[in-house]
Amino acid sequence: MRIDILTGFPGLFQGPLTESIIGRAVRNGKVEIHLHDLRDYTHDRHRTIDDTPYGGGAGMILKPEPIFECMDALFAERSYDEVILTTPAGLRYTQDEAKRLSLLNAVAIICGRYKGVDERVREALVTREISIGDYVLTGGELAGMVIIDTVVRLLPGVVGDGESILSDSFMENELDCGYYTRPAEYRGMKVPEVLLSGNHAEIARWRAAQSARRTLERRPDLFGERGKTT
Ligand code: 6GU
Repeated sequence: MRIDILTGFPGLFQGPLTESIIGRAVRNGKVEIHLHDLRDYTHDRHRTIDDTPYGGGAGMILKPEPIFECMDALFAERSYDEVILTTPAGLRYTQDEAKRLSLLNAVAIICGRYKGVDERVREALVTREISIGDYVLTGGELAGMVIIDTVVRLLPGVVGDGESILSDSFMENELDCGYYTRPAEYRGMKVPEVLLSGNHAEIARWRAAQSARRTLERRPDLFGERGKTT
């Protein structure tokens, strides 16, 4: 899979794309991630990527030209399955969408910033607008990183123990159960006996019950989503 990121702040991606599991996936060639600095597609001395909105009002709007010119250069090399714009006005991001994106060949992510992006970018380039939740970020870069993280870890061979992905929260529209590791007793708190029993059928049943109880307590809305998985 190939991911192209269009941003005015490429430096923000340094940590997330080089560290830990995603960093390893990039180094091992499981995913190809290319950062594009929108300022490289400006023509003025100040490398301006934003401007004030027509009609007035507070905030700055990302200019269309750098985004269009960057996408021109990318489209000249290949086609894209999705051109995503990160925006709080987008569709709410879910694990199902992460699964769908993880099956694609080439995805471009335009990171929204400031008050927004010139509407013509949406009209002519963007195929999908994504929000990562009902709160406001200063920019779409963090949302882009969330999308990349969630998608890349689903690619074959990225997460070491393949099974640990399957039991993730939300993969079956149910929250994951709690886990314990050594020591078996710590500050008087004991690991539930069943987990030490070695009885794997019993353990699986206990975990399923824990998951169901946790989901009912914390996210009863998820039960309404059951059976809707893709
Ligand atoms: Cl994608 N962008 C911004 N600026 N804020 C957000 C968001 C995106 N998703 C949730 N809040």
